[in-house]
Amino acid sequence: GVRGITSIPTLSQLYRTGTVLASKKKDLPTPNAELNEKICTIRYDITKLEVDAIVNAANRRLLGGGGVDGAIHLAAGPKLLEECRTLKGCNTGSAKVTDAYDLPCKKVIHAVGPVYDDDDETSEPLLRGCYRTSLQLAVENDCKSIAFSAISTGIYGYPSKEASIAALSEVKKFLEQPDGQKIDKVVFVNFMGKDVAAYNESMPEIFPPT
Ligand code: AR6
Repeated sequence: GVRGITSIPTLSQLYRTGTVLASKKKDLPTPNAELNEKICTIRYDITKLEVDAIVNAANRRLLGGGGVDGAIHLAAGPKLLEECRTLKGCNTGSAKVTDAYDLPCKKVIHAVGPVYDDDDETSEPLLRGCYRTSLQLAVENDCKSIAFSAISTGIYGYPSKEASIAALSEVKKFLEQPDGQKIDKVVFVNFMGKDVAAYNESMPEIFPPT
């Protein structure tokens, strides 16, 4: 079935139940209880989440593809592609918004992650740009809950741990500035076990338990 935002566990719940264990590192940032209530994570099919906006891992053409992009277009129906054609593509590191058609969410934010290149120091700022732009678009479209797919960690080959650190720290930075007050929930949706493991390791380092 479809899952609503209230059924997705928050980070503070995951710490309380021991589902996510606190890291023993010493140089952790100061805990922020409010942020731990806003951060949520789930292993699930993003097309089945009833949130305000879901974030697609698209490519520059914005005309569909494999992976989560294919799943989103399949579940949304052909009108999504029709609207995507009017967008004329999108730069890497940025995002564009459409309606959600047959999906249970309200909006789809199509973010274009970088193809990972370990010699290329531009990968990380581009990945961060996807998260920052998506959150800005959510605010501009009155979306209070937003669910991210693990952008670039599939076909585009970005290592899961590095991607999770970039994603979590960029989201934290956004939530800490004035527009961040307009966002109630940020859901990190993982599909593969390697991404679940990466997030379980990274979350305590960026959002330490209180
Ligand atoms: N729900 C949530 N996450 C999913 C789902 C799903 N239904 N399906 C896959 N994932 P990828 P990329 C996860 O490859 O690496 C497409 O062809 C998956 O496990 O979809 O950014 C586009 O058109 C992984 O963690 O996107 C582009 O050409 C994450 O989604 C290219 O792939 C992203 O994997 C983009 O590659």
